[in-house]
Amino acid sequence: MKKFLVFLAAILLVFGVVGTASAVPYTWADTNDFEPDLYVGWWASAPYTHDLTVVDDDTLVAFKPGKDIISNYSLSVSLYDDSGRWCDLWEIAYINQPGWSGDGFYNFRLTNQDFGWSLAGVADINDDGILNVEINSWFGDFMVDSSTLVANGDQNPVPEPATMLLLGSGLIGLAGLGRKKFFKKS
Ligand SMILES: [Ca+2]
Ligand SMILES: [Ca+2]
Ligand SMILES: [Ca+2]
Ligand SMILES: [Ca+2]
Repeated sequence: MKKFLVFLAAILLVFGVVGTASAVPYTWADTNDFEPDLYVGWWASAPYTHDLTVVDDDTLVAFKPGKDIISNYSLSVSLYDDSGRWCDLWEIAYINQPGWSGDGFYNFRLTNQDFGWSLAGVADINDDGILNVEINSWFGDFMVDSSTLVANGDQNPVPEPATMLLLGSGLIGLAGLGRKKFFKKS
C-alpha cells in the first residue's frame, strides 16, 4: 500500500511539473481612447468595458478565458472638466469597478489617475477576459478622455502533442516500475 502511495505521488509530481513548466508570466493591456471623448452629465454614469480577448496589435497576445489566469491589474483613467459650461462649480467623479478596493474618486488636478484592483475585478477578468467599469458623476459634469487596463498573470498554452506523448510514455514507464516493485515485495 505504501508503494502504491509513492507511485501515486510520482504521477501527481509528473502532472505538477508539466503544469508549472507550461505557464509563462504575461502582461495584457487594453486602452480605450474615446473618440470623441465621453461626456458624463450631472448624476449620470458612463459604463464601458476593457476587453482583453481582442488585440489590435499583432505583437500582443489575446487573453484566453479558462486557460490564462490574471492575478492583479491596474486601471488608469483620464478625465477632465468640460468647462465652458455656464453652471460649472466643481466635479466629483467616482470610478466604480467590480468590488470596492479598486473604486475611488478622481482628482481633477491630474491628467490621469491610477486606481487599484479588486478581487472581484480579477474574477470578472478571469471569467471572460472583460472588465466592467463605470464612471459616475456624484456632482457636476465632465469628460472621459481615455482608460487603460494593464493586467498581470500567467499564460497557459495548450499542451503540444509532443508534451502529451512525453507525459504519456512517462506515465506508462511509471506504471511498469510501480507494478514491478509492487509485485516483487508481495
Ligand atoms: Ca465597485
Ligand atoms: Ca467580465
Ligand atoms: Ca463641468
Ligand atoms: Ca480621447
